[in-house]
Formats: sequence, C-alpha cells, structure tokens
Amino acid sequence: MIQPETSRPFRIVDCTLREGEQFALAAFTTEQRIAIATKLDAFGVDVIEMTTPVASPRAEADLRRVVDLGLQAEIAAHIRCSRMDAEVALACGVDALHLVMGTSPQLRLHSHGRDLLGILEVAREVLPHIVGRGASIRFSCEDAFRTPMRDVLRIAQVVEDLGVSRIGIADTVGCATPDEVAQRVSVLRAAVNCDIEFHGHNDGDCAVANAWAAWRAGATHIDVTVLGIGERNGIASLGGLIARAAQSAPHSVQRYRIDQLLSLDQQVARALGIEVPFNACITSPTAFSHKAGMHTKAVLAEPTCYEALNPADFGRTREILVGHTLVGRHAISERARLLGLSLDDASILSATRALKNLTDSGAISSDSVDDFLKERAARSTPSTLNS
Ligand code: HCA
Ligand code: CU
Repeated sequence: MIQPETSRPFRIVDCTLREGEQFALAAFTTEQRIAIATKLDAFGVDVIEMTTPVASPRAEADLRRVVDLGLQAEIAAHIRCSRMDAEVALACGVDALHLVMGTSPQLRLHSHGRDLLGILEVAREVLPHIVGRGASIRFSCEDAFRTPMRDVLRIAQVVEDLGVSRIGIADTVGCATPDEVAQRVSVLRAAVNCDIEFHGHNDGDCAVANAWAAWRAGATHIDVTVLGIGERNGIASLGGLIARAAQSAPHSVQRYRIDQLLSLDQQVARALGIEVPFNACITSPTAFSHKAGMHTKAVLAEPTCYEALNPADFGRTREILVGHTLVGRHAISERARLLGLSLDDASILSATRALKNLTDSGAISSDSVDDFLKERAARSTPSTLNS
C-alpha cells in the first residue's frame, strides 16, 4: 500500500561512475572520474558507486584514487557476489561493497546458471568472509521485477541474516510501473529490517516515478545517475529525482546543494561530448522558458501559474520568449518596460501584431525584437522631443 509523504529522508546512491559508464557514449578519463566524484560529493550525494575494480587495471587504480580523495560521500564498489572481487575492492579501501546477482528466471538461465538454491549457496559462501571487514555490504537482486516475489523475499531474508546492511531491488529492464514498485517494496519493507535500495531503468519512461514510488513505499536509498545515463536509455536521473522531490517533499532536498545541479549536469554532458538534453528536468536550456502568450501573461503576473519549481532555487532564471509568432502583448509590454521604452497600450498591441506577422515564417532573436521595439518607440516619439 502506498504510504503518505513521509518526513523520512531518502539517501542518494549516485551510479554515474558505474551504471553511467555503461552508457554507450561514456568513456571517462581518470581526471574526469575524479572531477565527477568531487562534484557529486560537493552536491551532497550520500553514496558514490564505482565500477568494479576487476573490470580493468585503470578501474582499480581510479577506485583507489577516488577513495584517497577522502570525500564525505561513501565510496562503494559494484561487484559480483564473489570473494575474489570483494577482496580486490576491500584492498582499495572502499567504504561499501555493492554486490549484485541476477535472480530472474532469464538471468538464472543465461547469466550465472544457478537456481534459487544455487543463488543462496553463493551468498552463504561469500558473505561470511566479507561481513565485518570494515565495509558495509549491500546485496542487490538484479532483475528483481521479473523474479517471483517469494524468491526475492527468500533471498532478502537469507542475506539479511548473513549480515548485509542493505538489500537492493533492481528494475533492470525498466519494465515496472509505479504501482508494482510500491507493491513490491512495501512487501519487502515488511519482511526485512535492513535498508532497501531501489535501482530502476527507464525503458518504459517510468524511472523517476518508480524511484519515487519506491521511496514512498519504504525504500531508504535511491539509485540515480547524472542525466540518467546508463545501459540502453539509462536509469532515473539525479535532476529528475530532485525535481520530483522538490515538489512533493521539499524538506528532503534541503541536504543537497541543488544550486549546483546545473554545473554538475553540464560537467558530465561535456565529458560525454553531448549537450544537456532538451528535456532534462531543471537543467535543460529551456527548463524555465515560457513561450505562448497565454502562458507568458500569467507567468508575468504570477510565476507559479506555470512553474511548479522556482528557477532561483536552482540558480536559474526564468526566460520569457518574445521572438516568435505565439508571442502575446503582455510579453511585449514587459520587454518594452525592461528596455525602458515608453509605448502606450495601442502601440504595444500594434507592435505585437506586427511581430506576429514578421515571425510567422520563422523565429527571430530577442535582440532583433529589442531593435524592432526600439525602432517603433523612436517612430512613435515626436521628433521635437528627441532633439
Ligand atoms: C548491472 C545491472 C544493474 C545492477 C543494479 C544493482 C541492474 O550490473 O549492470 O546493482 O542494483 O540494472 O540490475 O545495473
Ligand atoms: Cu542498472
């Protein structure tokens, strides 16, 4: 059952340097990894998950480098449920081990080839050697939403008894809906005492909604990446989670430097060689741009008419677009006022009409609109007053 909004905070597990590295366009250098980790830490994410150190020599070296930065955030290594992987990660000095094991019929068959008892056997074999070694342990059920819930519960109870501090439930293929997530997380919540982490892919465009449903149903930790990058079309984005939370539970974002989201998104976009996507929450270039006359009229009177988020909270500014055919007279009047031009109501109306005609065949820049308005103002001012 969905619980009401809660004052319980969520913790952000940022996976940009793990899941994000599995994005088709990602190939971060050591310097980029360090810069991204440092920036994530300044933003205030609670956990920074990094690629397994057994992936490559540089993955191991960079994990050590990031651990040695001594950041506030916990540094976690994402590893298979394997003693060997865990030993390498522990030797790097990580704060946490994030173990993952496929649990769905598909992954049992085609990934590790073990049935439920086999999965439990591996957990029983590995966990006693790594619990109590100075790193917290999270055990995640990969593809949990295509795994029978009774199996998820069985695994969760066994690994909790073996001493893990958090259980992960992953929507690996992005098939879950918010209702299903709420349902599964609340059942899991009732069955275990340890923390619960949700990791959700975006194949069905529900990643942020699912993450939100997970938190409301009792998850303590939410996985995100900067810009939502990851395998295929990625997972919940940090900006999306913050945008959701800032509206539905504003208290929960107070611990994060939300004014740094824009530069964080821009930094990762640069490292990927892309622009911040046009539809990114909060940080897209047009996230606070208003265009149609009906919108701009109301926003100029009262911004909350068409803004659920205050751009100033994120260090952003509102933009009223004027160089297009949907422009309205209130937007033109405001533009004239900002330019210090005195145009009466009739002049504003005729300038708006003229602009609409002018831009019907294509938008023009705001600077061109300014020139246009200045010219109209000069024309409507008697020349004797100009001298
Ligand atoms: C992967 C799969 C994973 C793991 C998530 C987790 C997923 O290892 O690439 O560790 O909770 O989506 O299931 O990202
Ligand atoms: Cu994933």
